[in-house]
Amino acid sequence: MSSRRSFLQALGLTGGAVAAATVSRVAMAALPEPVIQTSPDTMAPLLPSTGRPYNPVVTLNGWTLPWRMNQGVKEFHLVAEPVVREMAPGMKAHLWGYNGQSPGPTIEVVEGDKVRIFVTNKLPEHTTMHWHGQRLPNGMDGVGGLTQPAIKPGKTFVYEFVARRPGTFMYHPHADEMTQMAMGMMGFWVTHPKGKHPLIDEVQRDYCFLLNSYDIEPGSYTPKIMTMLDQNLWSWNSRVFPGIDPLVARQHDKVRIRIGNLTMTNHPIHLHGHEFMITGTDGGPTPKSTRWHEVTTDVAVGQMRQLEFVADEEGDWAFHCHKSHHTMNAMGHDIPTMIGVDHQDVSRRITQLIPDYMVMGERGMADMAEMEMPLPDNTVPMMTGQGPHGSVEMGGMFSMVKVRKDQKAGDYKDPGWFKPPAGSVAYEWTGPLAQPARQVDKAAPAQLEMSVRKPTGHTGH
Ligand SMILES: [Cu+2]
Repeated sequence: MSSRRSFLQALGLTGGAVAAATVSRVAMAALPEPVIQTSPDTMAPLLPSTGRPYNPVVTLNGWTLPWRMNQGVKEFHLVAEPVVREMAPGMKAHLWGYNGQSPGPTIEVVEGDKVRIFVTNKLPEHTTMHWHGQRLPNGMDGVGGLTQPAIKPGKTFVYEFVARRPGTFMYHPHADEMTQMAMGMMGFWVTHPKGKHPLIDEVQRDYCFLLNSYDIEPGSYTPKIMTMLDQNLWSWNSRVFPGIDPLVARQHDKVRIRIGNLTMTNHPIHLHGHEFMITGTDGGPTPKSTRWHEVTTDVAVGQMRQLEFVADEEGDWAFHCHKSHHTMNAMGHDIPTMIGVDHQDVSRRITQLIPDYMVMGERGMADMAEMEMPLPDNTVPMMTGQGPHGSVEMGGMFSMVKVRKDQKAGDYKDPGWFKPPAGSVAYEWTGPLAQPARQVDKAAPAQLEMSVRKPTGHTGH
């Protein structure tokens, strides 16, 4: 590997026989020390202290990996390892990730940067690293067996390429992919433009997160990796509501949100109160002629989307996946629909046998959010989140864009609940209610009989 040769050259160690032990010690010394993060909090943007300048992103409930410059090359060190991720307060998951967290840290570079990434494998099985969406030499693409041998446990591989095009990217293993992605191995990558770019606007807030999902039985810690679609935890950066931090903006800020989907289904991401435009995809910035306003955009499997809007409406605006099952947490799947079923008699009789028996759902599922039902340890409620007016009755892929007049530039702290101006909140009508007028067709007979002819020729009544 040329990088190793150049390290050895720099140390005067090339040519002739070098004892294996010496080589490995030198190689170890050449690695940037891995930086480990144990907190699931949203970290302040990492301002570049070396290399070319750029406007950093904020990773939702995540962080950016520091680098070191080595003779003009940006060097990063990722360590694939088992991690404990708090998915929401009260619920921890035993995942696999990078540098202490799942997802791994965001990598930020500038268009044209020479990049060297050391990937150390501390997992019990082999892995690789694929740089999803990048233009790079084929041998750096990280497909185990195809473009490189897998990285065995305990080994470190080096990836080197030039970040050729600006945009939004991801990284993930391409070895035992089903297991390793189901366990949370993934991360975000942003390549900033090297200067003013005709299709990339400057923004005041630049957020990023990955869509991921898990199947973790209530009360347990480890995802069931064989589940394809019936996940019970739909997460953003391995966090579920109410564990996902709000995306904060000062009123009139231009906001960019970068989203990558590494689940096995699509997620229509919906923003309240504003219209946005898709300014970038997996392939880079979109031509301006292809942009239109919308309030929901589908992020398909394996895709990245960049959406942009001016945050000109103050408030706490819901921001979520529009598949309603993706905005609830575990427990929602095996419960039969009970709306309209009166359980009183049957549950009185069952209660004589099982005193704790509880019927759920005959008036809808909202009771779930309020009931003091004992949950197994290490479980987040299915529909939850206390708002200023009661339970938000959400879980999973739900957060808020919080827009405030007085939010300081560069301040990402949660400003608390929005205090709406007097007279601007939906209110209860307490006056008299008229009987609804129903349309009556006086000409129609009292009982209507319909004859339907089906295409097959059957006639039914
Ligand atoms: Cu979804």
